[in-house]
Amino acid sequence: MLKNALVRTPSPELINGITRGKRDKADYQKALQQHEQYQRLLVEQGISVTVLEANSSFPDSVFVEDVVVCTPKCAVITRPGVLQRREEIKGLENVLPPFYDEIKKIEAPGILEGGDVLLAGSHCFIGISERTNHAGADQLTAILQQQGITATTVPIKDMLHLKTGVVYLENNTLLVNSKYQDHPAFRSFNKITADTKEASAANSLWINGTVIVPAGYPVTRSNLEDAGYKTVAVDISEFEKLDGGLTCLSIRF
Ligand code: CIR
Repeated sequence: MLKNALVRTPSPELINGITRGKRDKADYQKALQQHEQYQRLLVEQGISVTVLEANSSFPDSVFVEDVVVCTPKCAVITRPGVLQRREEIKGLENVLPPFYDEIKKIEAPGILEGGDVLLAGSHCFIGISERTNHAGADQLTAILQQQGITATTVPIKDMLHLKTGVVYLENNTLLVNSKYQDHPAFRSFNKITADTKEASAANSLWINGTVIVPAGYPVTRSNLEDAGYKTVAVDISEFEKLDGGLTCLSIRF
């Protein structure tokens, strides 16, 4: 059962965040409203939401998932792989102590972003991407091993992070985009596949029995409902313009 989430209010600088493709600029006022709706949905799933103040020094700081990995026994402050976000971790050591006694850090030459960390039961998949390298993955693996959690790496191409295309829905089940449907790493899991025209829907968010799906992907939503999941949709169009999905907008534990 998840109890807590940390989110960070988007700053007006959000519109200058990193994007991989050419997209329209995000609308800040709309992003603020969408973020509030996202928080409301978390609260409706029984989550206590802590809202961190906007940080205008870092346009992408609303994507908090990338800077902290929560494990059962400790929080791990990451070392973002992209230079524009490297210093985004400043101050996090002051935010985490009410929740965690033990805080660890990914150190150079490791880089690691939370979007690449997929905890599925007692096993963790770590994406090796433009943002996460083997040194970062090795450090997280060592931390997890001390807690009896195994970890393996999955090389990522054509996606920002591992969780862009694969998320865990509990019950030994993954939601995957079609490219990962037959990936050997995930052989032992049941899989629900996001519709091929709805690849972004693969980044949905399981919270305490409900799957929050991004609005605008009806086929994937009904695939989830057909599989027995209760779903609820939220519009995150302004964050999608910055390659952000549902999981990256919060840290849950
Ligand atoms: C970035 O490129 O870092 C941000 N614009 C998007 C981060 C999305 N994070 C995630 O999927 N975990």
